[in-house]
Amino acid sequence: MTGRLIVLSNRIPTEAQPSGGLVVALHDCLTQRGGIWIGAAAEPTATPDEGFRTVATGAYTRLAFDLTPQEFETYYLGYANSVLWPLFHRRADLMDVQPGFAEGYLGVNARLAGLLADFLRPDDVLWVQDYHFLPLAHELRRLGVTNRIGFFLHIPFPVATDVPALPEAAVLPDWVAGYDVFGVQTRADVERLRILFDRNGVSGALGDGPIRLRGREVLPLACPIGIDAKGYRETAAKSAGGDRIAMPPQQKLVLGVDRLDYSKGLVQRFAGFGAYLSARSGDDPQATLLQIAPPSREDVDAYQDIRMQLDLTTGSINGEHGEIDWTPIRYIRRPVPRDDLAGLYRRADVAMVTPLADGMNLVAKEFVAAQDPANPGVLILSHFAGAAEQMPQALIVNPYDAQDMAQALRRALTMTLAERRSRHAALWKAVDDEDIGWWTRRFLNALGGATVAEVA
Ligand code: ADQ
Repeated sequence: MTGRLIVLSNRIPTEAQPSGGLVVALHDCLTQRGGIWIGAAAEPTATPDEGFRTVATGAYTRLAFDLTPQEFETYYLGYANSVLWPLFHRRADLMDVQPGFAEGYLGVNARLAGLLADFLRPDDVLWVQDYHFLPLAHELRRLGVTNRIGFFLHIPFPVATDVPALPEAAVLPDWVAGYDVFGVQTRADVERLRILFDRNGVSGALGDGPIRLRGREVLPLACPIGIDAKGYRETAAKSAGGDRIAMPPQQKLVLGVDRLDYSKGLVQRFAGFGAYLSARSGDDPQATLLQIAPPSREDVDAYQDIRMQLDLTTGSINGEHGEIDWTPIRYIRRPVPRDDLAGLYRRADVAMVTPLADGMNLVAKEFVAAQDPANPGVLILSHFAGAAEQMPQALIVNPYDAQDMAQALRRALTMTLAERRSRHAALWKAVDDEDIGWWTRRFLNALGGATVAEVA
């Protein structure tokens, strides 16, 4: 690739040296090859600028575009987070389809396409991130843009039988057809995408190569996102985050770390932990579940509901099983600084990563990277996290089955050192081999024209 790399995401980092996996990976990549990162300004404004605004320059440039409060309401909180997010996470029942949401979403995408069409040079390569911008390439093609355009979906691709719940289902193939590479997290996502197009009558959709759609070729690519595994291991080894946990030595620490979101299976996780406590015999270790879950998207009703359910479940389990000197669930609804979190992961005996649906789930990878290989903790991982494809040596559970999770917990809490080490060694290899640098290279190779076999 000779042109500039232009990345578009809903948010752009605001700090000079950003932290957080994806942000760091894209920052490093753009720093090396130069380019531009475009995203929405941090706050909506009633007096938006017409075009892109430069917010930082250096090895690469960061540009912001403004959203009006109404666009924020309809495009972001509305269509992206109250329609697409629940549908793509198999919760069509939680969709909130309202007049104006789709128009807002399409309007923002069309406006951005107009700005980008003027801005792009012939050799530039555009990499669009996530469900906020599904129709962007389609809009750009309508304006005559012929540049290579890639898309990466961070969340699961929806099941074909759920897609008709989307009022815009009929145009979803047009949206996908605008891209040259349509990246998703797992092979299962690629399969769902191919099945959808097969059902839509696209011949050859079930093959291995690009899909011919609306006269264009789109390559579906499984490209599981990774973390900076070595860097994270070092951060965790240095962190004092675990030292603040005061627990009697015989007590085990089980850790959960998630954004407070209904897709993360928190109520089911608490139920699984409760089932362990209920069935616990005298020989089974006493364990405390430390759940860190900062709220997100609180303006969306479904998020207020999950927060209430979780408050109730915590109270009920603590009331039933707590003792004067022991609170079984410690629930913190606040973000924890990144370095402290790394130390907490390292200190934990077990991590429960049990979403009902998740594109990848980086917490699973961070937990593995943070462990002391000589005395590692055990990962309990949902079958429904994208990470389960790369991490079969975790204890894989069904998050809908409290008894299954209780048994996995017992197994994790009593696992021999030899088994913990061998499982961890295999998991570390997967997390380190396919790290965030690998992810960026794999995607950009495909966008540069490599086939699936060549990028593997
Ligand atoms: P998320 O749904 O946000 O991301 P996840 O992959 O778990 O989910 O990433 C969360 C990040 O936030 C992790 O780096 C984690 O350390 C951090 N974090 C979580 N809780 C925290 C807390 N309490 N305090 C501080 N930090 C916290 C979406 C998709 C995922 C996909 C990612 C990346 O939903 O499936 O893995 O994008 O593609």
